[in-house]
Amino acid sequence: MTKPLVFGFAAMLAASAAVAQGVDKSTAVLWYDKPATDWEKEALPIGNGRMGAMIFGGIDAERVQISEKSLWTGGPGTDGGYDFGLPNDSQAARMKAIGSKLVDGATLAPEDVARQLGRKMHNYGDYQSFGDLVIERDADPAPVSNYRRELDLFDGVARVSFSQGGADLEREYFVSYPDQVIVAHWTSTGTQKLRVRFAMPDNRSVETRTDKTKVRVTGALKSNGLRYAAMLRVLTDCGSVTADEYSLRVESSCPVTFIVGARTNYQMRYPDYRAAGVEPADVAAQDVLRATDLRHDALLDHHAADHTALFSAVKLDLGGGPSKLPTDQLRASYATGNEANDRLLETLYFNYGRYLLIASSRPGSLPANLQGVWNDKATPPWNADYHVNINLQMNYWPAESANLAETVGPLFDFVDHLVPPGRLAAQRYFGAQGWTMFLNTNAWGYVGPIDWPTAFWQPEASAWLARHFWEHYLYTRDDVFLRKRAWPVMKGATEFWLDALMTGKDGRLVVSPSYSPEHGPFTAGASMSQQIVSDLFESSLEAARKQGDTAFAARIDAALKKLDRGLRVGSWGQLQEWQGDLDDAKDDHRHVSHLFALHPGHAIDPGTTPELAAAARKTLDARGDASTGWSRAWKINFWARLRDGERAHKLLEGLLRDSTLPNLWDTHPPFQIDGNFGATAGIVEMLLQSQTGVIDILPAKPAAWRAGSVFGIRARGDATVSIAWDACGAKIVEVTAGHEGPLTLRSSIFTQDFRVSVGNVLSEAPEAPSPGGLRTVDARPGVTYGFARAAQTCGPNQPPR
Ligand code: FUC
Repeated sequence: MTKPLVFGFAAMLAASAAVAQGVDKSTAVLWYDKPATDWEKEALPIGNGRMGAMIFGGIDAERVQISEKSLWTGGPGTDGGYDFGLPNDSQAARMKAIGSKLVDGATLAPEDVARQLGRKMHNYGDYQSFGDLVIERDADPAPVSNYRRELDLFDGVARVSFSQGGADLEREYFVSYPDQVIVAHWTSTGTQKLRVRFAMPDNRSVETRTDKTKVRVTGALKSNGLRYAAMLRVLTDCGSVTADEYSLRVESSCPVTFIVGARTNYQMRYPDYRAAGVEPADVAAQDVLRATDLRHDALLDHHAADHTALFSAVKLDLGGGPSKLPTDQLRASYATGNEANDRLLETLYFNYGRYLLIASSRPGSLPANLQGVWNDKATPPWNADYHVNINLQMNYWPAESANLAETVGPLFDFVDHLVPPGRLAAQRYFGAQGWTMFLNTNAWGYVGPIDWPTAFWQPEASAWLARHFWEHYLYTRDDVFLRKRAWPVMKGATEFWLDALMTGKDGRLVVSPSYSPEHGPFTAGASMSQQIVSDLFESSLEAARKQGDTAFAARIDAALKKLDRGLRVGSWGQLQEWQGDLDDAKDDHRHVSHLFALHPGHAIDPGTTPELAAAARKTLDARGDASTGWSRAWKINFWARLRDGERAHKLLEGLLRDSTLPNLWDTHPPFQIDGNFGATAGIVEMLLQSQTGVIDILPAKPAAWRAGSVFGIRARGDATVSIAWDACGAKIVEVTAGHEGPLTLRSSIFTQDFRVSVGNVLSEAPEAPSPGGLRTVDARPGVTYGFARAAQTCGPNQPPR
């Protein structure tokens, strides 16, 4: 983690530091005045990456619904077998025949291609709910007052409090990453009479054992034999805990702590996904034993320190709040005229996006899936899997820019483990070297296509995932990571496309068969395919040169020269989605894949390719704003890249108004977490961009964000950036470099007189405006460079910037 900056231009930003120290939390707490009844819409998520829990805050009975990321049906060991989506024989001839036909100008219906190249999903499996921890109180007929249920994003703790029958009750819940347990802690000024048990899903049979203060459930999934176990231990310093067959009875006038460990014998290793010699019940018991020794206070300290260190690295202030409205009402009344409330909700949503990534993606487990880590179903939407034609990638968009690089490890581990089966997919489907995969994957290394014509094709996925490794390198400039982790993955994806590209009629290299997700016909060289491969080849060329892999660099260079870049302006001024001008101006499809080159790619930029940027704008206008949550979130990023802050903000508004649930989860519908993450990344894009080699300050700030500040966001080049602004534009910018070397900034600050500080030393006199609003610093690692507008006030005669 990159440490937050200490602003050199102290006074006006003292508030930021106060928040970073946890003094003012108004923009970092979701709260409600009644219990949740609906899992999807109201319950509050906590998690440590591997385990998730949903908190309802019931008065008489609390339901803590638990998930463990590896509890998947399907895969190896399933009755009827499992093949990773890989055929035994080579499909290369069939692939080539279809590819050639398309290169010759044919278009094919997806149904046609799916019939020939698709594959039935065979024991693909589903992500499972683990079960519930149920804590019931002896019913109390007295009325309840002062009810509050909250999720504190700052320390990662959910809390419930209320008064009843003269007693004040407080409950606290967290999932600890350092200690790998779920903790509930209940206090009351009266005596607590409780019964606690596990309630496992109806479709599963488990063995339950109790022993004084413990309950243990063990089971194996019927379909594939994956073993799982949960252990509960109840601790209290007075009163009694007694066990019956399935539950524990607690009677205590002291605080009561519930510690839960949950494990499976899954390991993320192709092709053998069962950890040898691992007994989940033993591991869960050890988790609980260690946590028991620590007891509640130390567990909370460990958890809060771990979570807060990540969360507090960034602080956003959009000028919102404070508000007396509970979060559901804040959301329901959004964009109806109270600007302070609107800014508060936007800030909260941003903070929540960072919170959700911390809670659903930590090293040592699978990456965040379509629902992060939270799931209450046996057959969740889209299996709660990993779709790789936008969704998994979108989950990780904020990881680097929103200063959460610590969360991206699970994605890299997951991709690494897909490379070996992905090599077989490349060989058997394409007769090609390198590695590839298609539309979706699961916990079990699935790398083949499926057979649903609308969505089964995205062999560019390996290239798109490889770019996350490259981006990590750009943000960190970590040469060891580049050599050891990024380059093998990037090189494998590049080898695949060097082999699999075909020569089009015009002599250019094209992807064929090619399909623009998830509509239109199969053709050769759809724009997205070409843009992704261009993006891969460009970054691989640079990486190969850095690695001294000159022969390979020469191959990439030669291919790049012949590659169709997938950037064409069509008859109505749009950016074409396909090589042929097939775009329908009335098409409002949610995927706007042919704008990949605008975001997350960077081949389209209003400064360097204004015609293409204008065409992208035309396309986006035609598509319209309204769509699924993730589509709206992507469009925030698109408009930010077009430097249109007003439109980006309008998209954010639509997302919050129409695609956000009372618990601020993004909805497809139903709930799908990618939109939360995509919008969080989009908010950063509105404040800071660095994809063109320049650190661009406030590139797409909307007028509604009149005055504010952001602290600790990241730019490529290993720079940590903080900005304060008012209606006249940026007032203060601070950049801390992680590496030696030049960093170029663009800001309206440099278009007028400004002051400079290096470290804590302020320059004697203001400097005169610099050409183009650009300023280059020869950065030294660990040094903070500050720039402040000489005129710190924003008078009525100063133009807005
Ligand atoms: C993609 C999208 C769908 C959905 C699914 C999980 O295929 O087109 O809208 O988000 O992923």
